[in-house]
Amino acid sequence: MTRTLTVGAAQLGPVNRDHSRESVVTRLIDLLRQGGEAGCDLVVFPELALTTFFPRWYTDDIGGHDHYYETSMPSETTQPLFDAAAELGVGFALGYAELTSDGHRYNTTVLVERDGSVVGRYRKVHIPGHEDNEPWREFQHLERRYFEESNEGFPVWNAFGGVIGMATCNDRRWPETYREMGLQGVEMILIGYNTPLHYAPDPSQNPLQGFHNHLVMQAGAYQNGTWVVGVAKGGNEEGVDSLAESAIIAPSGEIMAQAQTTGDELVVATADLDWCADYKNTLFDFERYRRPEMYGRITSQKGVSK
Ligand code: CDT
Repeated sequence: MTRTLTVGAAQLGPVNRDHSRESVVTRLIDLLRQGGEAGCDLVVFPELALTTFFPRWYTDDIGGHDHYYETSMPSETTQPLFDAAAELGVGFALGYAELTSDGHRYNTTVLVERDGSVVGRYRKVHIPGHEDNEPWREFQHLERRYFEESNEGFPVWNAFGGVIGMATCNDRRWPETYREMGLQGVEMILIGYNTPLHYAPDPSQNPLQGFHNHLVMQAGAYQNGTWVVGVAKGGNEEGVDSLAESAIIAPSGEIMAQAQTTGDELVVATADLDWCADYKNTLFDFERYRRPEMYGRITSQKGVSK
């Protein structure tokens, strides 16, 4: 029997500084309910879904941003989302800022099963942007100030009848992200993102943001024979325009469904997980065709060495 998983990409429009967590959770539950009505098993929310994208602001004292972080998941405020998942029988993935009890800060996504139980947690590996205030920019991208790089790698989980992995925003631009999970047999990768349309270090890339977004996710899907679900927090948030264009991508690399708006919108597709094998057992039969002994630089070297 074919293994299918109906998945919803729950794109969010802007979350402003003065939006309460409660109001955001209400929006998430509404999207989850829409997912239930559409027959979804799993609904995927974006990166840092509970708050505005706060790394756009500098503060001398990092602790001044503590209110943007969650110290537990579920928390009191997010518990209603977990309860709704169990009530509806719809799982979810949710990106949020995590502050651990021993003071570590991660850009984290939690995966929750259809009964409301936590399957696992992924902490962002590739942290983009900068550490210090750069006043020449129109807005800051201080992820490297507010988050540590995770050293936990890219785990996958047996869940939702398949093999599920996660990545976060900038991770999607790096082929190693997908291959690490491809080598563990991943069948669906869930990716939330906040991508400003303006890239200050090289504005010539601005008009290509949409192209690059789909380019990397489609390539990652095809080259590893996996579904990829890319979910944006898009639109104009606190004066910064961000890419929307959430998409559900098949193991063929084709886009099966895509958002039409820049606001809250649920995009749904039924994913045939067995389709992955058509790629994993042919062109991308890793066991037969890969040459890891030829790829030593990939793990032994970081920057370019001539
Ligand atoms: N959130 C995140 O990772 N955003 C980056 C923006 C570009 S780097 C300043 C991204 O890769 O989309």
